Amino acid sequence: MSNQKDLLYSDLLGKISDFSFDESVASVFPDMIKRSVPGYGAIISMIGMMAGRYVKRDSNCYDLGCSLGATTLAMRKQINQQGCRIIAVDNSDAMVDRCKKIVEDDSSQVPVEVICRDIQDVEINNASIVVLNFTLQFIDPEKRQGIINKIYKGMLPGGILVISEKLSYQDKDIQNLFIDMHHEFKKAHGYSDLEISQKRTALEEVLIPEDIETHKKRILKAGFSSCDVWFQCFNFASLLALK
Ligand code: GEK
Repeated sequence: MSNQKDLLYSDLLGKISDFSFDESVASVFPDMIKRSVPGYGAIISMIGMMAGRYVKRDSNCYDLGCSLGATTLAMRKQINQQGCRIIAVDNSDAMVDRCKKIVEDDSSQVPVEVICRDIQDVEINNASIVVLNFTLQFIDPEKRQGIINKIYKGMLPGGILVISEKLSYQDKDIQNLFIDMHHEFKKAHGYSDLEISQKRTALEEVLIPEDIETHKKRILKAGFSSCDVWFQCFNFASLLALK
C-alpha cells in the first residue's frame, strides 16, 4: 500500500507550496523518509530496543507524530510487559487513516490506539516511554517547552523520553558542511538537485531546526534528571532523557 516511490518534487514546480503531510506525502512516506533522514531505520529499531528495556508493566507508551506507525510497531514488537498500551498520535488524517490499517495488519499483541489529534492537545499520563521521532521540529518553537513540560509531568519516575530532530549549528562551517553532507546522502539515494532544492524550499517555514544546546536546556528545564545524544549522523540526531 505504501511502497510508492517519492517523486513529489521531481518535476519543476511553478509555485512551491509549504510542505504538508497530506495524502500525496502519506502515500510515499516510507520511501521519502528512508531516503531523506540518515539513520532513520537504525533509530526506529533502537527505539524498539529501548521500549523493551524501559517499558513497565501497566504503563502507557506514546508515539507522538506517529506518521505511519513505524516507531509504534518497533515498540510493539519489543514490549514484554503485561497491561501496556501504545498511544500513537498524529494530526494528519491521511497519515492516521493509513496508520490504522498498518497497525490492524500487524500481528503483535500490545493494544494500540491511533488518534488523530494535535500533540499539543493530547493528555500524557502513566507513561514509561514517550517518543517524538522527528516531530517536535514541526511545532512552533514557542510551543515546544510547554509540550516537553506536559510530557515530563505525565511520565513515571524512571521513564524515558526520546526526541529525534534535525539540528542547526551556530558554527557556520559545521552548519554548511552537515547540510552539504545531508544533500550528498539524498543524492546517493536517487534524489536530483531539483528535488532536493524544491523540497528544501517547501520545508523552509515548516521545519524549524534548533541547536543541541536549546534542546538539552529545554529538556532539563522541564525537570528531566539527565539527557544526552544517543545517535547522530550529520545534522540528524536523537536524544534520550531520563525522568
Ligand atoms: C516515524 N515519527 O516514522 N501534532 C501531531 N502530529 C504532528 C504535528 C502536531 N502538531 N505536527 C506534525 N505532526 C514518524 C515520523 S514525520 C517526520 C514523523 C518527517 C506529524 C506530521 O503529520 C507527520 O506525520 C509527523 O509529525 C512528522 O518515526 O516527516 O520528517
